[in-house]
Amino acid sequence: MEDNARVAAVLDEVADLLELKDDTFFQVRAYRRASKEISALTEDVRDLYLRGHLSTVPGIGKAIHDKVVEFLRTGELQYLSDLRNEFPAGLLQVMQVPDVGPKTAGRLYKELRITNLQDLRLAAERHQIRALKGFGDRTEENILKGIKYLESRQGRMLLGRAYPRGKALETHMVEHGFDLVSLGGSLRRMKETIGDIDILVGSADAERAMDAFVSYPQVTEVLLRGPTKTSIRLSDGVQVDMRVVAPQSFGAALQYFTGSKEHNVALRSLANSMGFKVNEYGVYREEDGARLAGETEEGVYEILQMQWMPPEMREDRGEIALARQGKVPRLLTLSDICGDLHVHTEASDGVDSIEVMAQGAVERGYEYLAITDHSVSLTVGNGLSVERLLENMDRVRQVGERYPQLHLLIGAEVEIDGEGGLDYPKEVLQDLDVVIAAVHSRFKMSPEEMTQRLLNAISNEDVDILAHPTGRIIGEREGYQFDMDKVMQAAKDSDVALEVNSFPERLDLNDVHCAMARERGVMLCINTDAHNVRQLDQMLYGVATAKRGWVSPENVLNALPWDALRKRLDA
Ligand code: DGT
Ligand code: CA
Ligand code: CA
Repeated sequence: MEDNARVAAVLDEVADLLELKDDTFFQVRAYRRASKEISALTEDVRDLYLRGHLSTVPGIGKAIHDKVVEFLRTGELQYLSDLRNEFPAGLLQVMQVPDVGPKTAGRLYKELRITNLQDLRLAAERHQIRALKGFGDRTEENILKGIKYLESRQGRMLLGRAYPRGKALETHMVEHGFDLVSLGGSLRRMKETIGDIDILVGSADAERAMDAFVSYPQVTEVLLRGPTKTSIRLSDGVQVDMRVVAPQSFGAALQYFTGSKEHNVALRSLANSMGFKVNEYGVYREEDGARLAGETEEGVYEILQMQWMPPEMREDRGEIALARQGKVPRLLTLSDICGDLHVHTEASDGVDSIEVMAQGAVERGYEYLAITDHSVSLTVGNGLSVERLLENMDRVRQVGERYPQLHLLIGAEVEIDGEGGLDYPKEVLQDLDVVIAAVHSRFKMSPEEMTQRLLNAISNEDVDILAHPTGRIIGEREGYQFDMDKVMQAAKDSDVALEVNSFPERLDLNDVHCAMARERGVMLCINTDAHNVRQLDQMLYGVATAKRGWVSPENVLNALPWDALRKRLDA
């Protein structure tokens, strides 16, 4: 489905540039809609095209159809190149600044001749932007913050983008006959963003491993090829480093190249104090150079008198002391997850039917699934009026009867208004099995107001889960500001679970917040927020984020078996 994301991105960029150009509203909207439809497809757009069904996709008129075909055939779109050439390249970056977007970028270009990020920063610092009609000092501050944010994210990709690529490469190496193969680096630690992908192979024949690696079909460039390390670039720009070591060093190399760097530094200093030397080839005794470990990762930790620990923990946040004391907790794993409590269907802004989502849950071995479409005031999400919600409840019950092995729950993702009130009346909320409260509006309140808003929502006795609590979108916007400590305390007191939203762009709560929740005994709930059935598979990213916060199954609402969950929801 990689093509879907690429085609959608191309159409979106066309829409941005048309908007920058001040083109007609209808044109812009047509490209945006087409982009949305294609990214929501459950089939591969290239397959659709090859089977002659591309024009059946809603929102794809003749003009856009031909452009998609051109892009699929040639990998390029002339129309987009022409549009790009109408503007200075730096302006495209200005558009990426959170809160700026194409419209504002267009005005800044026309009125202040701003053509790149440096110009934008200068103009904001010199207070030239607040002089424009409709802009204030708040806008200037936000722009400066936005530039900083953009810069801090530059060159890193989302876990959800890196992971499938890393796994595919791992499989490629296994198919070429290598059996000691593993991801390494930040990807093995499942960090929310990844600088580059690292892969490790244990083999006596490094040459053959390098040959297999560079033969991967998506390689466009070999950046470096040496006897132990080769770096490549994939067609979508992602960089991958592969290292090859002798099989007897595979464990030591895996430990070393998994990192993090900080974890390794701490480990090495511990080893030194014990009279050992650790490197990527093994653990050696200082006095006579004897090699004591290196074949397995467990062996490396064992010789240092430590438990092995999951890679997600290796950030030098106290895990080394814990492992020395034999106190590494039993962390949550994907197989502990008994169900998903936050998914959308075609009733609101999802793509698939209740039936398809239920089938997907059964296929993933879940005991339960909650259908939680948007509530009425989220008009951009096609939120359900009370009347439509009631109809949908009936539908969910009917589908539920056809799936006796699954507890199909009816819920809603309910908007929290500016004061912390909920979008449906109490009688309706009481009838729902699961109530998720969520903020999707008015992000820019003062921290005091936002905290109060969230506390009000949490204190509503019908609320079970607070969705994506900070509202951040990685690379696009920071979360809204509020007092996390107070919100966690309130969630604990009111038995409200805080969500770890598994969407790669969200991962909200993040790993550090997960650790805070664990320390405070606040329940978490790992949800996918799936808008189509394939997105149910994103659960692993949320689970990994919780693991990075050292979360155990007993801290997680949807790791409870059905009977225990039902009791909690009824309470
Ligand atoms: P990234 O790629 O920026 O998301 O982060 P990592 O952690 O994947 O870092 P990367 O790709 O530069 O290096 C992969 C691993 O190699 C890293 O996690 C630990 C190890 N490593 C790299 N540089 C050093 C170093 O200077 N000292 C030690 N002890 N280990 C290092
Ligand atoms: Ca890396
Ligand atoms: Ca690397």
